[in-house]
Amino acid sequence: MPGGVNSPVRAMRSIGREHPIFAARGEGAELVDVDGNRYIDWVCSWGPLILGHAHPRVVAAVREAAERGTSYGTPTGGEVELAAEVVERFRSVDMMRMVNSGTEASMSAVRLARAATGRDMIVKFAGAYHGHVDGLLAESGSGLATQGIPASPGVTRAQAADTMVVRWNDRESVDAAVDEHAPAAILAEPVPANMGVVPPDDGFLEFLRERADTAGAMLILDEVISGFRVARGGAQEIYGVDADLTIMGKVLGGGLPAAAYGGRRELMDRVAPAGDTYQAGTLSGNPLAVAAGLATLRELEEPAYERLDALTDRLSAGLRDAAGERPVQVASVRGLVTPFFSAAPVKDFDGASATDPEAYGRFCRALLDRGIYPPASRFEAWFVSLAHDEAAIDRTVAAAAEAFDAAFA
Ligand code: KE4
Repeated sequence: MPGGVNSPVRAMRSIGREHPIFAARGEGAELVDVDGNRYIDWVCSWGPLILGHAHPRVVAAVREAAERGTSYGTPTGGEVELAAEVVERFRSVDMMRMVNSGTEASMSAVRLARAATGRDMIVKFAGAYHGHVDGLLAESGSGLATQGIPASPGVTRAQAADTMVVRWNDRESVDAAVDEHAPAAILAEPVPANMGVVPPDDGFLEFLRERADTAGAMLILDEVISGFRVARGGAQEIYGVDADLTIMGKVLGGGLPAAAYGGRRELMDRVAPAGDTYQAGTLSGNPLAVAAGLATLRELEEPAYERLDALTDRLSAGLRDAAGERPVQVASVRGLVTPFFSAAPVKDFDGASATDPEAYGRFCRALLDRGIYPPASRFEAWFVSLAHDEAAIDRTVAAAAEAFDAAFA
């Protein structure tokens, strides 16, 4: 397997570790590797495991579904139930189409926006990551930023030509791009978490909504990470901004491959076979993934979000205390935390890119030596789950105090 992994962010070379962790099992907030080492897991499969590893009701739901069959290639009742759960949570979503990954969902949402507007140009933000869609890899976050890859060989000039990259939290940058090219869509993570966690400045999402409206463009919000995590109805519930199209994933599949895109009925009715915009998938709406997703969403009612708030606040406050006077900024929104090795607050990808990779590497290696598993990239978020508890957080903070010493030694 290239690099020994099936996805680049799992490699640990960027934090100075030759080999990645090979997992043997997960138990709640803990990951156990093939050598029997136990870690408090702050990656949680990069977001899907908001309930932690092997939640009994998720495992039971998958087992029960599997005993009836693993795939049918027909619609199932579960897909209707899952769509109803999503529609009930996202005010802007009347209908959705399931796919197997966030990448597929992003690719399909962009195709639909282009079909609906008759335009080609997509405006995206430097540092945002929407999956490895050819035209969206320009200046992406997540694994590309971690590996220092500006775009990617193999993406043609023609594919890249229809993407304009602008700066997050920078209204002038957006205005210039939208004035120059009336785009099909403005595409954003409403709470970016692929350049580390960089929340929108006050009013910025409302500004994007207005600019899309005045330009006759779609606003596509990629809630693959924020959806069902920062709030029951994702970032759109927190900021009160409705997307034209919403991209979802991760938590939606509860740890199995499932993602979706959705929006208003008149828009989604453009998707084949109801409409002329083609998109398809053999395993879309797979019954095991749907079972895991339904079991997960049904655990995520308001008390769960209050608990997630308390856990997130405890972790971020603890990391700030552990960092003390050292140049560290801890950014957080419910369910997501990033310690930036920076003297100044991080407001965009330039700020995230200016953080100290060596210090972050020393910090991560010291945490791993103490049984704490952080994301092996300064451009990722720490994912808080409902399986984490005060003891796990306090152990993490104690280890971080020593790890900050190591980072700045
Ligand atoms: P997938 O194709 O990996 O399922 O989803 C792509 C995607 C789309 N949108 C957002 C906001 C995302 O964060 C992602 C994927 N996230 C990364 C971690 N930041 C996935 C980890 C990986 O690449 O292995």
